[in-house]
Amino acid sequence: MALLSHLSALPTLKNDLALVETKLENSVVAKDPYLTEIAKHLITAGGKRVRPGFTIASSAVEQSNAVPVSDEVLMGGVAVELVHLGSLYHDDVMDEAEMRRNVPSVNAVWGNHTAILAGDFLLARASEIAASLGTEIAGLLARTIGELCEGQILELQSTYKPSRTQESYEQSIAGKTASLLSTACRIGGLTGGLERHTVDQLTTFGHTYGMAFQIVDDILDVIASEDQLGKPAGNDLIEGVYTLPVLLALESDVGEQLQELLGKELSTDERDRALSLIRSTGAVEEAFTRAQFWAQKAKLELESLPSSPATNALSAATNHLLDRAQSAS
Ligand code: GRG
Repeated sequence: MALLSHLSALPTLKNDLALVETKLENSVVAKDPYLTEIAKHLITAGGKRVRPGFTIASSAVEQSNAVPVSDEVLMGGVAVELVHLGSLYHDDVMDEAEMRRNVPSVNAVWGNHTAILAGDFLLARASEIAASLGTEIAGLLARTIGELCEGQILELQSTYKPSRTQESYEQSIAGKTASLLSTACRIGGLTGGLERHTVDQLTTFGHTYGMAFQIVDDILDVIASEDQLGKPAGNDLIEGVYTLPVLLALESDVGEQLQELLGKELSTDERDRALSLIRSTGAVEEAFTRAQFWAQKAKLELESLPSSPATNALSAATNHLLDRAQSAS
């Protein structure tokens, strides 16, 4: 929970997230205990719970004192986390990932077919909860699921393509990552009964934070150690996903050398050569500047909201994001 432990600005958040935890587990109980076990697998494995944390904090930006949030807000957070979980189940099938959240992935334990169906089941439960919160939230979550798919498809289309453009990269991360963070905040604003203008500001905050969040994640894949990541570094390179630091390095002095290595599956040696080429350029710093650009936009959006424990918590989360990337470099 490293990210949210920084949200001490909002003292009620810890208890609200504990309630989300119980509701999450209850929301995936199926008739068949076998399906329940699979659906709970990544819930009990942990995760930072950034998205429900943002739903809760967003709902409370106008509260001058930290107070526990309503059941609607908590269920909004549950729906968002369930979509996130469903996307992780499917993502791990696509990547043939062995581990997730420091435990064996669902596909590694139960196989691809079961992981796909269990992911569908999580999305179904998320949709049911969203419907109980009203048609606007149901429509919003459905649209967001579509955006996740669009972002992921765009990424797939540029797999192993060093010609991927930075615009295409940003369009992809807007769909696969920023859209759900944006929706997490929007649902917080809606279930918190906030004014339209504030709801829209929170939505923009979530989007801009999400852009910075994914760029930082992509930087860490290039610079962090295996220990820090909990998985081998350069995983994206191996999978042919060329992220912002890689695209920037391709434009540098070592661009041609890097280009010769990319475009195909890499051995561990080749991956290490590609990583050291990228690290030898200013590409990581440049990518970090882009993350800062998005984080700055996020903070700007918060500046016009009332100063409150929840607004301060969202601001602290944005600062923490950049600290994470800086301390790994
Ligand atoms: C079925 C909804 C659905 C989507 C299908 C597979 C897919 C399309 C999209 C994948 C999207 C994806 C996995 C994006 C990456 C998002 C991301 C940054 C994940 C890591 O989030 P953290 O760091 O993880 O918040 P924890 O484990 O802490 O929750």
